[in-house]
Amino acid sequence: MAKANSVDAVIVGAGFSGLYLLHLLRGHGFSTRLFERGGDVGGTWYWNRYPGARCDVESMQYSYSFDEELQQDWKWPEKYSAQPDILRYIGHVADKYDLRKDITFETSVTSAHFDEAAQRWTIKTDSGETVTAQHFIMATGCISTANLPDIPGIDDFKGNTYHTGNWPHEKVDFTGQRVAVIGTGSSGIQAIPVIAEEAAHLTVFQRTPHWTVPARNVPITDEYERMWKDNYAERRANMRCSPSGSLRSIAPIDISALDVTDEERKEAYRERWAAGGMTLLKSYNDLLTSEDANETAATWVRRRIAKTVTDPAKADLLAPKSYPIGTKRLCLDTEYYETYNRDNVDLVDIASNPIDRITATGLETGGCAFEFDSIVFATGFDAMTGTLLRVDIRGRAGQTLKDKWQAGPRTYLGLMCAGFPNMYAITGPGSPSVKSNMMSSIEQHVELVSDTLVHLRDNVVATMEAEQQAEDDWTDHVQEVANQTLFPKANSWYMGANIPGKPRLFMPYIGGVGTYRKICEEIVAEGYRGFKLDGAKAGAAAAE
Ligand code: N01
Repeated sequence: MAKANSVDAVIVGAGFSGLYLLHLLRGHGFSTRLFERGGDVGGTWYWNRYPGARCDVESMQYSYSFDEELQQDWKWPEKYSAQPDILRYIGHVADKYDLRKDITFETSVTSAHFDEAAQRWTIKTDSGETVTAQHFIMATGCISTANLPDIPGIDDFKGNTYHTGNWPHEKVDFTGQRVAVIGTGSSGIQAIPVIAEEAAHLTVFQRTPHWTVPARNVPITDEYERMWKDNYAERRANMRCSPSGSLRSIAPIDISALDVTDEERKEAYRERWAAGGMTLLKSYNDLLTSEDANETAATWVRRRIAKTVTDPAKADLLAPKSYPIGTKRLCLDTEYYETYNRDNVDLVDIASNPIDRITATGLETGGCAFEFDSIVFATGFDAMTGTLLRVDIRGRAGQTLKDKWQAGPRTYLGLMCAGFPNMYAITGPGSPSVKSNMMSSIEQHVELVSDTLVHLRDNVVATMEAEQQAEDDWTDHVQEVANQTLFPKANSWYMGANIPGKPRLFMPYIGGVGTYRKICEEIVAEGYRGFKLDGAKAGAAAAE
């Protein structure tokens, strides 16, 4: 059956946010179209199929909470589930709520223009379809546009090339191959130990060492599962008002790292290192605000690296020294440092000698030529804004989002922009998003948007839009909060620093998930303070 070309809402993206949004909006009786670039549901978990890909948030927390039956029925195999298991879960969700029938797959939205006369969006796709909608919702994720670096000769290589964020669906077999991995962020750190097991030889090209701590992933025991499932209501409620949208296995210590003895500090770091996961950064309350406090954790981790990696030159290269621990996304690994003790793994520093060129048979750096069968780019993403700006989005008076965000993203609550009525970015720049358990932030934003659409419909409001002043104030507030921390000290993708020419500013809101939720609730309770709601009177009069 042909799908409608005039609907209440167009959603872009069938990852965790788009799927939940489709489910809610449909339940409220809105007509919807959802366009998805991939061949199936899954979003980031559809594309990131590289060896070793798994989530670094515990699965009992990195899952939907909106349906008690769903969260009770689903069984996660491991504490930090692997990509295939997460994709299986998303597929199960799509089946359970019969979502696929309203999704148009393998179709990218190319443009969305706001028609001021009609007060509707006109949305075009790469398959030639045009759809109009009152509401236009980008549920396109924060790290969904892969970044392939502009290295001379990149198209000359005759072997196989891969990007971790756009991995083939079939198994890639590196057996017997000479493999290069470029990039040592979360993706590289997960892929390197697995590729090293399979390849004849692996050479890792590192520009900046990332801080990483052991995940200590284990199969989920019945007891652990029961502990979560018997207490889900209370735990999810606590997650929603927590700073990071997740609960830690070891409680944070609410004092300064500088107010305890050396021995107490070492014991705290030892305990968290042994337990695994992100808890190390929560050992003390000032690790991300005081350089001296941060350095105590950094020094301790550097010593762990030196103890683990047997070659002192490699250990030294792997130890980050140029930015505070935690200010680039902390990575979780499985046997990452141990991998460098293998005979078939080399590490090449490309900070001092950047890659000169990629050749037909490999690459050249610092006067040395390397030959490979395969090159893996683990070089990250044009994060947070890349996917939004790839679509030709135009608001009032034809203003493009690209122009509006020339100096960096400007939003109210990371959700809406002045001049772009009825356009919403789920977990957009300026919201907690990537600085939180994404599932908590996704559910909060999706529910906020869904409730808002119901409110607008009930009150016969044609358009809702951020006020300029509210947007300016929020954009400043996001920077003010970031500037009270050490985060701006790293050249991170949070700052846009990984993409040449991208404006530098801290993109996520780090005031905390619970704080942000409260702010949103207050704004709604005050009649959507900071938003302009138009057409209510006319609509209400017409309704009477
Ligand atoms: O990307 P990254 P990622 N020449 O940007 C290097 C999430 N994620 O895909 O640091 C040479 O972190 C770059 O070097 P430098 C998570 O939020 C989650 O690994 O810029 N090197 C860096 O080493 C994560 O933070 C999970 O100097 C170049 C690497 O490539 C985010 O996704 C798993 C280069 C890129 O690291 C992104 O992670 C995976 C160049 N021109 C990802 N350009 C989990 O849940 C870049 N690099 C576990």
